[in-house]
Parts: sequence; C-alpha cells; structure tokens
Amino acid sequence: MDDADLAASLDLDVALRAIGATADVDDVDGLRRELIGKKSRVAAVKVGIKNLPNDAKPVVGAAVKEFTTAVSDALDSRRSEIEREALAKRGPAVDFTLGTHGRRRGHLHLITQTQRELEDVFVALGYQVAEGPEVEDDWHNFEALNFPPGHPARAMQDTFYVQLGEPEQVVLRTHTSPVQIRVMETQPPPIFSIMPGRVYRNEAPSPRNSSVFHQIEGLAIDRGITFGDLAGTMQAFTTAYFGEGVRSRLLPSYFPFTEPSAEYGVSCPFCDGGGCRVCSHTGWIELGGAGMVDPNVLVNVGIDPEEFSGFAFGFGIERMPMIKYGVQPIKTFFDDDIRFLEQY
Ligand code: FA5
Repeated sequence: MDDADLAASLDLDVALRAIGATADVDDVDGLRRELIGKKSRVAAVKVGIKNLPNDAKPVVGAAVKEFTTAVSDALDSRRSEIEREALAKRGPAVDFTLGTHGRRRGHLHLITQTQRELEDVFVALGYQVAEGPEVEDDWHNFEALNFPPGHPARAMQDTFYVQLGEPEQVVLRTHTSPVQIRVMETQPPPIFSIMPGRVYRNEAPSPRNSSVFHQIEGLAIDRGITFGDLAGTMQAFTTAYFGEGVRSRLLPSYFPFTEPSAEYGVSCPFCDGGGCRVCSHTGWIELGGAGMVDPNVLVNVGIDPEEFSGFAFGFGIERMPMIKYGVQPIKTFFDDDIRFLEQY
C-alpha cells in the first residue's frame, strides 16, 4: 500500500464508531494512542507525505489534518461525556458551604458588646487596651496599690483567696486596678491605657452586685496631668457613651491608690436628673471610682512623682447596660437565658 492508499484508508466512520463504543476514560485514552498517537496509522501517513509526488502532498496533508482534528474532537467530547455520567451516578452534590440554612445566627453577649463599645470610645480618645491575669498576687492586687497588709481598706473588697504559695498571697483579682501596676511596671510614661476584664468579690449577690462581674480601668500618666484632665475625660466619655445632654460629676471619695479620690456618676439618662425609680430619685447614677494616682503608687513602680502625674478610673461594665436598657437584677446577664440574650 503506498501513502496515497494509506491516506484513503484513514476511515473516519470506523474511528468515530470505535470512539462512541468506549466505556470509560481509560478506553478513550487507549484509543487516542491507537488512532492518532505516535505509532498510529495516521502518524505513519504523515511521515510518508514528504516522499509523495508534489501534487499529492497537499491532498494527503489535508486528509491527515481532517482525520486528526475530527478524531481528537470526538475523543475529547466522549471523555467529557463519560466524566459527566460518572458524576451524575454519584448522586446529588454535597454542599459544604457553612451557611445559616434556616438556623438562627448567634451574636456576642451583651457584656462583651458593652466592653467593646467602651473600648471603642477610649481607643478613639487615644488609649491603648491592656490585659492582665485574673489570678493575681497580693503585690499587684493590693500592696503596690497602697493597701499594706492589715490595711482596713482591704475590707472594702471581700477577697477570694487561691490556695497557692504562702497563705493569702494569691487572689482572684478584686478589681482591674492591678493591671495599672503591671502596665506601669513594664512601660515608661506617657501611658494612656484602658484595662477591661473580669473580677471577683466574695460578697453576697444582690440586685446590683454579683460575685463575678466586669470592670474597665483607665490610666493616664504623663507630665502635667491634672484633676481637670480627669474631669474632662470623664465628661468626654459620658457624652460619647450616653449621648449629648448626660452630665458627669465627681464627688469626694476614698481609694488608697488615688489622692484625691472621687466617685464618678452621671445624670440619670431616664429622668434627665429630675429623679425617678432608676436613679432612686437622686437624679444621679454612680458608675465607678476615679482619682489622681497616689505618688506612693508611682514610687512603687519606679516612676518619679516629681516628674510625672496621672489619673485613673474604674467602673463596673454591667452597670452600663443595666442603666441603658433597664436590666435588673445583675444576675440576668449570667443566667444564660436565650430569651433575654437574643434581645440585644
Ligand atoms: C474599685 O474597684 C476601684 N478599683 C475603682 C478605681 C479605679 C478607683 C481607679 C480609682 C481609680 P469599687 O469597689 O468602688 O472601686 O468598684 C468600682 C465599680 O465596680 C463600682 O462603682 C461598681 O460599678 C462596680 N462594682 C463593684 N462591686 C460590684 C459588684 N459586686 N457587682 C457589680 N459591680 C460592682
């Protein structure tokens, strides 16, 4: 058989029937090698073209091209067809997308939401957020804060002791003020930090008090910080959190680690200071403590009180949504009742 006969022997119909009869992708790949591979008949014809008379070359070349293209296209589409059939046999596709699909989405707990709102207000004023441990030593929770052993002010914060080391030396922190000490011990002034977190007190639960609750502490230390800066910061916070028209006030108070010390309160947002049940008819709501950092505390952490001064404040986080949304008693936050939690 010469090359022209060979070209004529490239029977496309036979090839297409064979392709149509394949059962799986291995059959298709095998047939591809057989029909248009290196050792196929069409490959031999292609090699022989150069020996043909000139007038036969384009005719045979075109026949080879037509055969190769048609067979290759038919093999491709048969292969896709087999793959589609195999996929269809596997049954419906499994949807791995994590979606809600009719289930209700959860959200952050009201206390976490409040903590983040408070953080946002102070971060916008230029404060950084710091954290400290909930299991604390006596130095950070009390002594460095000017509560020496036996000091009567320790009784202001009934303490849970942890049985570790020397007796009564490891406590569940009773306030977030020990984080002030930790920040000042590790960072030189200027310091503008807030310190939110969970605290513990060994006290009987009441509508307003819980043995586990949250506080947010603030600390500003720099040259020339005055009580006026504290008052201005408290008012800026009050307006940012409670809105225009709510006033703040600082009344004389006592904390061992601030001098002078103040009680921070806001005019009742419900009665605009006129007196109502929420504010016990006083027109004011007490939110926390504040004051100028006592020079002894600065000395305890190695900051020169002749050069630097500062203020600190600390308020209860639960008190904020209790006022804003009228939540009572405080234990409502921790009952895990979804009907309460999903409202906020
Ligand atoms: C302190 O804890 C001081 N460390 C605050 C402070 C910081 C003063 C910096 C000066 C400078 P006090 O014990 O008053 O202070 O608590 C502060 C606030 O925490 C209270 O005003 C109240 O809002 C909240 N709080 C206190 N005890 C409880 C409790 N058992 N349950 C819920 N909230 C409480």
